[in-house]
Amino acid sequence: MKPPRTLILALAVSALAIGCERKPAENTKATIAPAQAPSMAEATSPATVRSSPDVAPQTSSEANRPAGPIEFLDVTSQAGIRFKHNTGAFGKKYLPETMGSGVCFLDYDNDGWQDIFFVNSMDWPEHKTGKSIPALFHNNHDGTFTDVTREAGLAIETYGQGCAVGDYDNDGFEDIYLTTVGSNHLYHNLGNGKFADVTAKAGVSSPGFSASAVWFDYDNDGKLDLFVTHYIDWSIEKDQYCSLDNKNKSYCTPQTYKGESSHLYHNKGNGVFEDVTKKAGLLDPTSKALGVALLDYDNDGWIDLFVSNDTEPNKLYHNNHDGTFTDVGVTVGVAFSESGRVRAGMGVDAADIDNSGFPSLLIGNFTNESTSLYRNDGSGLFTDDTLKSNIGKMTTQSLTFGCFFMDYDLDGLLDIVAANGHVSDDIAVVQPTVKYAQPAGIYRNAGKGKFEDVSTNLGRAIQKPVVGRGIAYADFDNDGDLDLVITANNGPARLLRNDNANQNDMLRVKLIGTKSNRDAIGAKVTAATNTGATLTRMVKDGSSYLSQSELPLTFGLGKPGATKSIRLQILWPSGLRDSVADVKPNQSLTIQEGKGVMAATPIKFAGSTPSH
Ligand SMILES: [Ca+2]
Ligand SMILES: [Ca+2]
Ligand SMILES: [Ca+2]
Ligand SMILES: [Ca+2]
Repeated sequence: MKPPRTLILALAVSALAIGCERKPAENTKATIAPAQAPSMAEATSPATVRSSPDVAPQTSSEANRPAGPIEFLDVTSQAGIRFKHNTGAFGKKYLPETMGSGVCFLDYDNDGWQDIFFVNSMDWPEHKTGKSIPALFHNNHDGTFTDVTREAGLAIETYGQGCAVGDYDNDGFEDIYLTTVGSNHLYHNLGNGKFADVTAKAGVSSPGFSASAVWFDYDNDGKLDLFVTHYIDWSIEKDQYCSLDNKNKSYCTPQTYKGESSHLYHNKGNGVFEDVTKKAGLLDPTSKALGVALLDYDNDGWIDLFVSNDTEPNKLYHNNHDGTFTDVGVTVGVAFSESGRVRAGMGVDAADIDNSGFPSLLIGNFTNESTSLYRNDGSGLFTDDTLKSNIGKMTTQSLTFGCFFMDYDLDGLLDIVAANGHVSDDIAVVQPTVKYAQPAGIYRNAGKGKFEDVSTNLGRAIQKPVVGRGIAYADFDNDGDLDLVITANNGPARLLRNDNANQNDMLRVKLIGTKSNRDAIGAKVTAATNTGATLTRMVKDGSSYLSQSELPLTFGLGKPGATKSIRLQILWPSGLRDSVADVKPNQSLTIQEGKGVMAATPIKFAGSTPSH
C-alpha cells in the first residue's frame, strides 16, 4: 500500500471561492445540495476564457505515481459488490432469459464518487422460487461499496433489462430509467438517498420488450428527452419452439418474432413526457433494436441517434432540427455489412477514435460476424474499417454484447472494450469451437487506424470466460484511470479495477449545464495540449448494451511532462462556448456553463485505498 498523499492546500482557492458545489463529503451518505442555476443573464453571457486555478505542484503527486504493467484486477469481493443476475430460467427457454442484464454507473448522491446500479430480472410467474431485486451500491470512497437498495426504495421486482441515468428535471440529482420486459420504470431521485417511482405521471412505461435507453435533448430546449429501444413482440403466450439439435428446445433467434418500434418521449417539463415517436418520424415496427448511441455525426450541433438492430438494418437517425429525424443509415453506409447483409447488432458506441473531431461507430455482432468499426470520414459518410483496422479478424469468435471506446491506457487514443458471451447455452452441441462463456476483449488503438488485441496482456480477470452482457466504465476509485464493471447473464457481476494506467497523465472533466440540460449531455469538449495533441469528447449516456458509463469525461494525455498544459474548449448544447486556458494535467475539474471552473481536485494516485 502506498503512503497517504500530503494534502495540497493551494488547491483551487479561487475556484472554490466562487464554487457552489460542495467538496466530496466526508460522510458516506451525506446529501449534497445541487449547484444553483445562474440567472439567464449569466447563462447567456458570451464565451468566457479563464485560467485554470493553480493546482497541485506536480512534484508531490509524482512521488506516488505507480509503476508496472497495466492490469484489470478483479476487486469484486474486496469492494463488497455482491450481485447475481437471475434470469428465472427453468427449462422453458423463454427468449428474454438470454438477453439481460445491464449496469449503470451514476453518482446519485453527488459526493464525487461513482455509485453502481445493477439491473435484475426475476423468476417467471409459473416458477416462482424467490424474490430478485436490482441493486444500488453506494461508493464508500475507500474502495468499498455498501448495498443501499432497500433504503433507496429500489427493492422492486421486475423483469429488468437495462438502465439509463439522467437528471431529467434538472434538479441536480441523477434519475434512473429502468427498462424491462413488461412496463418500464422512471425512478426520480429525491435528493435524500431515496428514489420515487414516477412512471405513471411521467407517462414513460413504454410497455413491451425494451432494451437499451438513452437520455438526450433532441430539441435543445435544456430538458432531457428519452429514447427507449424496443426489441421484439414477445410474450409467454407468443413464445415459439426452436431447437439447435432437433431434440431439445433452444433460445430462438429474433427472426422468429415480429419487431417492435422504439419510442421517443419528449420532456414537457413538470415531470411529464409526451410520446412523439410517430411525429418525430421514428415509428418503425420492423426494427429489432438492442443498442443506441448518441453522436453528432455531422457536427451540426444537433444530436443524432444510432440504433443497432438485431437481424435488421441498423439505423442512423439524422436530427432535422425541427423535432423530426430521417434515417440515413443506408446512405451514409452503416446499415449493413460490406457484403450488404444485416447482422446481429447489439452493443454500440460512437466516439472520436482518430482525433479527427468526428465520431466513428462501433457495433457488437454475433459470432462469425465480427464487431463492426465504421470510421467517420468527416464528409457525412462512414467507411467500413472492420477489416483494415484488424478488428474483424480479432473478433470473429466473439459474440459481443456491451462494447465501447475507452482510453484504458490514457495515451490519448480511444481503445475498444467488449463484453462477450453466446446466447445459446447449448451452442457447443452444434458448434464445438464456439463457447457459451467467452472472455472479454480489449483492443488497443495503435494509431493510424489500426487496433491490436491486448486482452491477454492485462491480467487474468479480463481472460475469464463469462456469459457477458452489460459493461460500463468509470473511475470508481478516483485515481485517474478508468475501471470496468461487467455483468454476466444469470451470473455474478464483476468489478475490475484498472491498476497502473495512471502512469500516464490525464484530465477529468465534469460539466454542469445551466441553459443546457444540467447533465450537459451532448456537450463537446476539445482538449488541446501544448505538446500538439487535440482530443474531442462528447458527454453522453447510452452506448454499450443495456448499460451506462459515467458522465464525467477522461482525457488521456500520455507520458508525464512537467510543462504540460491544456486548453479546454467547450461547446454546450445551448450553443454557448466556454474556454479554459493553462490547465495542468492530473486533476479533476468541474466546469459550469457560462461560469468556467467551479472546482478542481488533484488526482490521487494511491490506487485501491484512497485516504482522507
Ligand atoms: Ca456517489
Ligand atoms: Ca433529477
Ligand atoms: Ca447532427
Ligand atoms: Ca481508476
